[in-house]
Amino acid sequence: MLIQEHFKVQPSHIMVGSMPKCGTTWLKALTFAIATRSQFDFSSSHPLTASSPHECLPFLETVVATACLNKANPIALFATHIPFTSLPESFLSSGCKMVYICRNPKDALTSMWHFESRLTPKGKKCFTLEEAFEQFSKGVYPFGPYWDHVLGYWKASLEWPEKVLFLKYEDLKTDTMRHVKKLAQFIGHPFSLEEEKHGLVEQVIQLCSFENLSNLNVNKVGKHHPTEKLEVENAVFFRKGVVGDWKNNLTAEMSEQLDKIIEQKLSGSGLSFSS
Ligand code: PAP
Repeated sequence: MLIQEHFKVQPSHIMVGSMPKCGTTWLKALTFAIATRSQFDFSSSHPLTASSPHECLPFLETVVATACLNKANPIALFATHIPFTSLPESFLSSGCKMVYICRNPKDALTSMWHFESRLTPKGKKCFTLEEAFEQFSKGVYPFGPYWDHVLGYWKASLEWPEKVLFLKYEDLKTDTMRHVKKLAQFIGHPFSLEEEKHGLVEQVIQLCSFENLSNLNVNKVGKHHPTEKLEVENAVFFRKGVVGDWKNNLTAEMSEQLDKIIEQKLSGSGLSFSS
């Protein structure tokens, strides 16, 4: 409500949308690196080597909260976990671009469970995986039921393909080069032939890779403050960064149950996930 009331989307805005744990950090880094490449070269002084991707490209949710308090200036790049149907009305009329990333729900759930466990203070009881699974299956997850969130953006990407680009974490992993070029083209910062010849695409990919980002000091021991009172360890956004880790966590029964739910929820939408 605060965002709907206080935030006017501008045509120049570029948004990164996602359900938590679906590749937000990675997509933030890539979008920031692509959109700002005329300002920063890919040296050791690039902002992504000194700050978390979450600082370089903050969440609209915290920007608005902070801006209301501090009267901060609007920014051009931001991210959101808000479901499509709850975006400010100005989103559709503004002509801005939204890149959405989704992920196999089993990996998202697994990642979220590890994330929550890591954030739970020592001595406090945290969710068991069974509890997390049960909640997820019932649609209880931050920012709403998983399938509603992805379907909202999926349908929007079909209806307004010039406004919403729908990406999958798994595709970005398998064919990073193709998807990074597609992302750059979509957000209005395409790579020129000259840039491609000079290896700019590879440099962006390398800078934003899990291996590079997770090994930077800032992401190993650094913290950032999305709002005045909130302190977050940057390392919590980096765990394994692979496809299919759910197989090491969920039981066969959990997997089967989720397959059934997902099949039923996504039925007829044309959206599917590789396992
Ligand atoms: P958020 O929504 O809370 O910002 P998000 O970045 O979407 O989190 O999800 C974190 C996941 O992305 C972690 O997955 P895992 O738990 O399965 O390992 C994290 O490791 C992964 N991740 C973070 N950065 C990258 C990256 N550069 N490349 C690939 N995966 C990444």
